Amino acid sequence: MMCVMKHMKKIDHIGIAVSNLSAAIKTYELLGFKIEHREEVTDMNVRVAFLPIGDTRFELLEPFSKDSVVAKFIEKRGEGIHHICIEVKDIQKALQDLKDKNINLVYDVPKKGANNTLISFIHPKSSHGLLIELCQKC
Ligand code: CMX
Repeated sequence: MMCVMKHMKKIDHIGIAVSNLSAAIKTYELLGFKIEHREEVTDMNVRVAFLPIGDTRFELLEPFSKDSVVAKFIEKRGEGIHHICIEVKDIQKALQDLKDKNINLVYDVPKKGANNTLISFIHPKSSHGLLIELCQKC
């Protein structure tokens, strides 16, 4: 993984699937978190809220369509950790390095993500059950 590691900057956020964003926000505020930013990511059929913690964040994700992969995830596994997102310097190069290693990507071409980012994912079957998101700040 030497080439791919070269592109990695830090853990940008940990994604947590929730069935009701407002209820989840209330819970996390009780725990002491503050909401930094809320957004609807139409490409992914989710509403999200970011809660900073040190240099990283939790991302609460609520599906707003039954077709959303997050809705499917909650139906199958219940609420909880959905993915971990790693910020990379250059997502095109990172994806190319992964493809060269025959790693199964969800999107070969990055999509628009929350917070003005370009994103793609390593399929959990290629990473021992963990859905890894890669993001590049635009
Ligand atoms: N973490 C770990 N495993 C997961 C998973 C997740 N988040 N989501 C699905 N899986 C598992 C499934 O349970 C299934 O396991 P089994 O075969 O053991 O039952 C396996 O992955 C394969 O599932 P699949 O039928 O190929 O695909 P799914 O329809 O379940 O979708 C995936 C899986 C990764 C392709 C889909 O979740 C996806 O496209 N993810 C990328 C987009 C995304 O997650 N968007 C939401 C976040 C957006 C944001 O952060 O803004």
